[in-house]
Amino acid sequence: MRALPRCEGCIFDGRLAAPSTKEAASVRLDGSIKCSEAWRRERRWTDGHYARAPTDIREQSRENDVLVAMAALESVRGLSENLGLLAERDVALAESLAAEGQQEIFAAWDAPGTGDAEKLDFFKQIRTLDGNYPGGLGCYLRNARGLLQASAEGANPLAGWTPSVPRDTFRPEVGSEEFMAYEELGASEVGACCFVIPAGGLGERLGFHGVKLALPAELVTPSKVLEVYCAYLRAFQDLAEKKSSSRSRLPLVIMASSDTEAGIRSLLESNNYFGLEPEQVTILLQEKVAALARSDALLSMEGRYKVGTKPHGHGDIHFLLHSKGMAKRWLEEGRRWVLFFQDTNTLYLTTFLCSLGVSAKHGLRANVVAMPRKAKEAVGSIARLTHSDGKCIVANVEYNQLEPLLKATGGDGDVNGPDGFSPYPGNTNELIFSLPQYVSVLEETGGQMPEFINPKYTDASRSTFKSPTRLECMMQDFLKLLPAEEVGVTCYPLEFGYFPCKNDIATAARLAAEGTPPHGAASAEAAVYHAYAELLRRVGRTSHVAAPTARHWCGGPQLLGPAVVLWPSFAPSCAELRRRLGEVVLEEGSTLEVRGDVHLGRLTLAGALRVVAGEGATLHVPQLEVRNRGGEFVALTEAEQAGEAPEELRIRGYRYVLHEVEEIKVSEPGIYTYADGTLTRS
Ligand code: UGB
Repeated sequence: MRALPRCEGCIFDGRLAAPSTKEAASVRLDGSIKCSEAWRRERRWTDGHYARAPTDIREQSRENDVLVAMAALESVRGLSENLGLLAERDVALAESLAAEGQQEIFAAWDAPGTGDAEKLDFFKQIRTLDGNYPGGLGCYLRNARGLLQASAEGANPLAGWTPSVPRDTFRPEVGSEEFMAYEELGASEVGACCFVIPAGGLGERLGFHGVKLALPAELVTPSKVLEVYCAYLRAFQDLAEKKSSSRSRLPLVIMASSDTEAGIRSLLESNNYFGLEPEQVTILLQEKVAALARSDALLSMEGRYKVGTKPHGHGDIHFLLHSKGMAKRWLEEGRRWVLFFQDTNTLYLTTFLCSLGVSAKHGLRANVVAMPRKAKEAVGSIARLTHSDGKCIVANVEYNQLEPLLKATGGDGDVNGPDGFSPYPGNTNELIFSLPQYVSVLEETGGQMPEFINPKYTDASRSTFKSPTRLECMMQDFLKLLPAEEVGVTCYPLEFGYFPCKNDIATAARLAAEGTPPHGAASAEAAVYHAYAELLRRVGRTSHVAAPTARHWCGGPQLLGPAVVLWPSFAPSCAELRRRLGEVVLEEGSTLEVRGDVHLGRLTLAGALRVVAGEGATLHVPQLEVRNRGGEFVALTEAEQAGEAPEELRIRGYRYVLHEVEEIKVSEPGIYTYADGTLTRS
């Protein structure tokens, strides 16, 4: 056979292996040529390894490959009898499966004539699995075998690394001059930012069967998580437009999975994209990867002709942004930043402008937003890791790995410092990347993240699993691809930290009893009110906001103060809030919602108040005292908790009952003043 030409598309100046060897896929089905798998595995996978071969070589090589493949498959029981059914492209895939030790999965196949359509569907699925993994299914199986072997041997994935506390940590005090200066810079940059939410996960642990973006962030308004995120994007657009005097439309990407796609689409469509333009929003579909039945990476079958699949993790977002060309397109449009954040914590965006300002001011290639974390708390930690070869990174270390790592490297383990918190801050999974560098790393790596495997073994022999496993990857592991000096950490106090809604009501109660953050719906809701109340305290002039008191719902505690919701159209930043807010007194049990361009002078509230200025309207309320019955949070009855109440209430254990509210609302554009019970338009 003639030697094939060099792989022209290969950015690593690659060599080609001989096309008839098993390692080298040589000529692809479309006639293109690629470097040998072995060579590619040695380096990081990238696309651009394919170049078209001259036609005569293509034909010659393909015929040869198909013959070699057919011969190899003659000995595979179940498959050999069915070879006549397969298209040429499926023969190559079958060969690749056999080469990866998957012969067993064909053993139960029926003879030709029975289940033929399912057999073709099987290869269709294999093609999908092959196309959705950088490097193909063969590469996936080899990576899995390597990680499974290491796992069976009990290898420490962090062997060779020594942890230390991250150095470049910024701690702007919320509401301080420093904070507002960063916010100001963030407001100048936000028009060049793109927003990305991985939302492929189901709320299985939460006991909620809808998509998590549809959960109410709190019950007073009661706005959905995605609605709040979109309201922030609209407020940021308005800020950007004021700064640049030109139109701003911020792109939002939502990564969905087959579990969440329909729910997210219907949530957006039935709510008119929450005020965003449909063209601003892109839903990228995350595909699942093959599930594995054994330590030798045998594919896990669901019946005879279908491979079981499982989610690959939120790290897929980087592969999708790369393979769909989105990140590169944003860069070409002149955008400079990209923010990643998760699907149930609306507090991310109350401090985001400041974090973006930190990135801009300090030229950070990556900025990971962190929070105070109790030692041993079950949340990822941010650590500086130095390898014995001198390499240094700042990365997320999962909580179950931090303690053994600290002990193995001569430390006392994860213990609280004098401030009562671990020196290793908690990962909120809010990540801000500088877009040019982000795109360049995507191009180097093809968007493939470091992977891990977490099989649940049946016994100490570590050879069989309780249920099928799969490779996984995490969004935050992008940080592992960057040198430590390019990564900064921004840390906010607990009130502005991370309060996701992840655990069901019983788990949340148990965790709270153990002194661990419950991360349930009630704690997430209380955190929203508390953060806004805290903003009033910190930013408002001589404001007095009643302290929170403890409630108990189905055994789970909740620290609840006045229920304050400040929409981003009212308070997109602390500086804007300070401009619009005078002296506020909120009595215990009060409920306050403010939306739009509202200017509150002196407000005393003992009850419920809703102040809303619609688009184009400005509303001044120089002085107001409100006393009414307001609203209250009421425990669900047993029957409601057992199933009569909607799920979004059952995960909390209570409902919000509004008895009386004062509402001041202007919808038409114009400037209004509300004084002594009268609304006037100037
Ligand atoms: N997600 C996807 O889009 N696709 C997937 O395949 C899986 C998830 P989880 P996790 O809160 O304390 C993260 O399941 O992975 C989305 C951090 O890794 O809520 O257990 C999903 O919809 C960890 O360091 O979280 O743990 C959601 O938006 C720690 O900070 C997001 O990815 C931990 O959160 C996260 O998925 C935490």
